[in-house]
Amino acid sequence: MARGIQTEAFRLSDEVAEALAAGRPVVALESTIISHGLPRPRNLEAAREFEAILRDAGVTPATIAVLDGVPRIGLDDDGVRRIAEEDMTKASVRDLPILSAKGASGATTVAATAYLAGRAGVRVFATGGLGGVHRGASDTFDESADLSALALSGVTVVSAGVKSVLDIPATLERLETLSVPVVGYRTTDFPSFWLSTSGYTIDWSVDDTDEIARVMRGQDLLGHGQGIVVANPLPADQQWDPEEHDRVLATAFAAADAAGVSGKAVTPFLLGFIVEESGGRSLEVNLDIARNNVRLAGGIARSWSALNS
Ligand code: PSU
Ligand code: MN
Repeated sequence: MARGIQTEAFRLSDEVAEALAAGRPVVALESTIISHGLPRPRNLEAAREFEAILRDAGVTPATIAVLDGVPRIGLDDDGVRRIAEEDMTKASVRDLPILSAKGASGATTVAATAYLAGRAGVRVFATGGLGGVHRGASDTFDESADLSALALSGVTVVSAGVKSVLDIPATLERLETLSVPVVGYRTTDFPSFWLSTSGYTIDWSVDDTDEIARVMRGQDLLGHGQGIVVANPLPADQQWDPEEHDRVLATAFAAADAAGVSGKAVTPFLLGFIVEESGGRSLEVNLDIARNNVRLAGGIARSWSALNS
């Protein structure tokens, strides 16, 4: 297992480097959800809260972002403030060398975060919802690089499935093609982010975090470099009201069409529109989802650390 690798390509915070070197639990957190996925000023509170949930559980948070051209694995207070308050670009894997050359900053998507975490030896990552195949992708070819990056990075990503704004069955098919294991946490119902189910089932459910750590070990022993998706639904009594969800999403698609949004702007546009249109209710559910995933990721990191010590 890579432990605390430091290269010229990225910089680990001291805290993360020490935790990795000692085999202590570490969880990666993405920054696009902070910069582009959540409105200000709640996003700064959220970024701090996600880190605090991990610290309270004895886990070192590694929020990942590119600051002034340098990919950072673990941010200090000022770094966390910057991803929440500065207008920085949404950075996928392909943007990393360009930001480096320009000395520019970027908030990393799931793709770029998973890629950097994997390179640095951080094996567990919490996000809200993974990107995937967009609706209409057979015409637009719009499939998030989150899927291909996961197939290249041996990182376990905890996610409430994929957002119902995406084509869920197509996303599950792509994950199968890319040989990325997908397990449900105590369920075989694949969640659809704001809703606890999607109507699509997956083959496998896992019972506890120790079992997930054993799946990770099995993957390593096989020399299989792919990441793992842990689908973690919100408890049904915390999900968004399905009727309101369906109504707001229909309006959001119509608005995106009318505004002619495409490419990497689609996800931030839809998320922002949905928060507005739902009077902030989607935001509260979004935050609950992320907290729930951060907690589970912390548990997985602890199990992984215990299994390897
Ligand atoms: N999930 C959220 N909020 C977000 C995103 C996902 O709950 O903001 C972001 C993630 O950073 C993800 C990105 O990697 O959206 C996917 O964008 P695209 O579809 O353009 O690849
Ligand atoms: Mn896209």
